[in-house]
Amino acid sequence: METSKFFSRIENLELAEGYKKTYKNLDEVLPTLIPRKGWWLDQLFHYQRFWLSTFALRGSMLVNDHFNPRPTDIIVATSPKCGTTWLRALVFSIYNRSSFDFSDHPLSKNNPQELVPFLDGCIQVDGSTSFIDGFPSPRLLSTHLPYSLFPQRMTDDASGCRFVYICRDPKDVLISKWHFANKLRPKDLPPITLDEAFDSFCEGVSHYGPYWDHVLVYWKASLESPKKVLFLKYEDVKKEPGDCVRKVAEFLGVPFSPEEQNDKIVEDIVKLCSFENMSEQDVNKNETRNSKRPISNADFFRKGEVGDWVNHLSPQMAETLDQITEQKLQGTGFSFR
Ligand code: PAP
Repeated sequence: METSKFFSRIENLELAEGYKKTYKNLDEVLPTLIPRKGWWLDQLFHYQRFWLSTFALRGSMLVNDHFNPRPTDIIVATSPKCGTTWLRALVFSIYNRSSFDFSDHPLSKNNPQELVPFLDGCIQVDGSTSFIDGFPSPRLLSTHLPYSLFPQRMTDDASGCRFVYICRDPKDVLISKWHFANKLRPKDLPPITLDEAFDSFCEGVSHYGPYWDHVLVYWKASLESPKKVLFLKYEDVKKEPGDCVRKVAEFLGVPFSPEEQNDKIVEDIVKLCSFENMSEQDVNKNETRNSKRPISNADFFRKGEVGDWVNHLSPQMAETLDQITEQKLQGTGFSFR
């Protein structure tokens, strides 16, 4: 099992007592959790109703024990493969629209991950939260962690930090995750078959899964605290991107002025963040894999379509997934349609 060995890099660091306590706690908790095979190298552990890799588990514990939220923090939250890259780009360009010229925009030179960094990753860059504590406000951050795993000091209405969440039809999420997993899998392992991925996904065993539970914790939070959690669907953003851009701007407290509305800026943001434009930028086309990051920017741009599942899932598989979805969402007031 991945315990102390995985954390050896951290153990060698000079860390304050508080951090050492978190890592000790993690080392004690890990062997008590049910492990399952992940879709690529990592194992997944069942922790507070969700399946997390050791990386995610450690991120969650560090966030809980040490992250200092600021009232200006904006968190782009997603279950993997629901449009994280897209939403990061949208939030960044909406929030910073007055600072940049659209003909020479940071999104033309940077992958959105660099502009809206991954909270759960940044927080453990050097084993402590110092890296992220040094970011200037307002911090635009992203996460895959479920809402229920954040500390109350972030989820309380009084805390001020806000979450923008996007979800997607589970059938498309499965297909996108399956393709991505096979890119991440070491070349000496056979690819994960669609049947394996399907069974695992349906059982809820996938990174940050069960997928439906992830969606529902954010859905409920958005109903209870609409000023704190904005809930979007990938399919709606595809259909009416301009409406979504306006909605996000309003939610973030930076609504478009009448002059801006006339100024085509919403259209510019939609175009800048579109799959067609982003996937054509050199920074997103180049192979950027290295030993520290076994995935390249290009891997985050595959098709960017609604309904690609139809090219992969049998009608029986689609029906089974739809039935699970219906059962899981019953009585919640939420539907993917
Ligand atoms: P992550 O959670 O690992 O960061 P994420 O960006 O959420 O990945 O998901 C990638 C998916 O979003 C891919 O979907 P696909 O496999 O079905 O094609 C990717 O193509 C899609 N995507 C990336 N950028 C955009 C965009 N600008 N507009 C629409 N979809 C996008």
